[in-house]
Amino acid sequence: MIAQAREWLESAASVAVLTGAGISAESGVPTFRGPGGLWRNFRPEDLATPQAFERNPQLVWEWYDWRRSLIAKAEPNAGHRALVQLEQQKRSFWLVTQNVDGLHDRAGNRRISKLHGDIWTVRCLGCGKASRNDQVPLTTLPPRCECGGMLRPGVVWFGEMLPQQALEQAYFAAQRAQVFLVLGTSSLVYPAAALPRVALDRGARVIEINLEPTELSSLAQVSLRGKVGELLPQIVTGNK
Ligand code: BJW
Ligand code: ZN
Repeated sequence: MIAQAREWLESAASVAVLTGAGISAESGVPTFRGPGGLWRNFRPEDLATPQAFERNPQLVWEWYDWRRSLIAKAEPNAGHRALVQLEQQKRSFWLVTQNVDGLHDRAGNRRISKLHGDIWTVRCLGCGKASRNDQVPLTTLPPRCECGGMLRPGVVWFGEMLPQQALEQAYFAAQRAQVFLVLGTSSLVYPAAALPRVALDRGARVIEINLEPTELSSLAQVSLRGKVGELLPQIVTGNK
């Protein structure tokens, strides 16, 4: 299976990748679902919604502030680095991530769409201005804009639209990919979870790496069980 995946990846001119929380797990960033998912006794559906923020912005911000502090201490791992190597090898390459942690940027990937936003950005509910914010921990919760308005995390919650450009780029990449890698995602959250199916419909070879079987596993041509940081470097070879 690994040999097959390596061969397909090596010979593909056009590669697209979808990553989820599992790729950052080996950097110490908690995933959402599953046994390793650190949730402080909340479900994502209860904290990652506009309704939750309206009800209790303080609580939601405490959760994001806590996650920002964990992510600030994390470093990209072997899985992130293998994707940088892949971007450098392939003329047609696109990385689509559901992660908000910024570890792909820090590793060095540049051709990237962030479907669910970026935890290091904030947006003002008053004037609408979006900006970067690296402060850890934040001094006041919820943080405020210069205009006095309340800031919210620059991420995409359940029931919210994904950033249009990122989504378009993602569909485009899925449609043109000869090989589509799906790494460390439970493949439960839409529309991200539809992308591998788009690629399959266009004849792509889909290779999944996950610790556990997912909804996608039976559809993918190759589904590898294990850690992204261990398996991905084995299928990304040093050859151009
Ligand atoms: C490892 C590993 C290791 C661990 N190596 N593997 C169609 C059908 C049904 C529902 C919908 C639909 N279309 C839209 C919806 C509604 C909804 C949705 O999908 N709901 C489902 C849950 C049913 N989607 C939306 O609302 C989206 N918006 C939208 O569609 O707008 C249009 C619309 C609006 C209104 C109605 C209808 C349509 C928005 C989704 C936003 C998701 N936001 C979050 C929070 C982001 C901010 C933040 O970080 O706080 O995004 S939720 C959370 O889940 C986060 C993640 O990006 C996302 C996906 O999770 P991911 O990455 O897969 O992580 P896990 O934890 O689930 O899985 C980790 C995996 O890694 C596991 O499988 C492990 O085994 C594995 N693993 N270590 C390899 N070392
Ligand atoms: Zn403002």
